[in-house]
Amino acid sequence: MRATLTNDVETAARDLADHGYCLLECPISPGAFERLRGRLLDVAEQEREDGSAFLYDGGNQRVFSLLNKGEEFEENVRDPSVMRLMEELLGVGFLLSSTHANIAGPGGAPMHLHADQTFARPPWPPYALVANSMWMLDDFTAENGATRLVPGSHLLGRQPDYERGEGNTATVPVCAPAGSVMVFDGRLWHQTGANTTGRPRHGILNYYCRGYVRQQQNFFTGLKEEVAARAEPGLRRLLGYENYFSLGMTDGLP
Ligand SMILES: O=C(O)CCC(=O)C(=O)O
Repeated sequence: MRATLTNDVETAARDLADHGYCLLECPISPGAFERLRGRLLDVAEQEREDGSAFLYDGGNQRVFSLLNKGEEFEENVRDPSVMRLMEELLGVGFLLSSTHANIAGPGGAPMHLHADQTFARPPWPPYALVANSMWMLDDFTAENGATRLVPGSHLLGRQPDYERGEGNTATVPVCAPAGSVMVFDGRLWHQTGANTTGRPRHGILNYYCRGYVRQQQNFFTGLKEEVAARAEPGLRRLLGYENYFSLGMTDGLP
């Protein structure tokens, strides 16, 4: 019932269908990985120092709107291996929904068990409306707050029912070396683990949605003008600047 750490996208796609998640070996060069990690750690530290950091749950930190905070992130949201898997899950014309980092800090509490498509009222369709990717910037271990999940729960097609105690369903930690990427179905039950070590666990969550689902982040109002201006066609499409069939048009027919 566990996904295999692989560099084969076909194997990953099968794991996604069967278990609701898959694990890719680091798809970028060691240099690109170090630049990505270094930039995220710098931004996170700067936000703690200038008082703008979003701190929560007794030790955790979120760093939002990464596209405004470094060119490294512009490359990262359109990684080709992740794009292939997202297209598999969400179909052509899928969008970037948001990009942010979650840092599970020492002493940080676990997150409640949930599936990411919280915005969708039941009944859910028998496919994912959204999907997420977790770029592990440190080794993820059971002790340092690795994401925990319920393998196969995407097939239940609903949120955990807290009134029936499903918030306490047994979960497994997804442990993998730094650089690995976990892609997971928006219906999969998961949570951040508790970090009982003395060192933070850094992860970037690039979150995507079908072309007709509203994005979590409003890039048209929130993205810095210079980022939008330099975005190449692939990134512009992900941000929602292109129409999806007859949706998203500027002035009548495309
Ligand atoms: O940080 C993690 O391990 C998971 C975060 C998560 O579940 C979420 O942001 O919805």
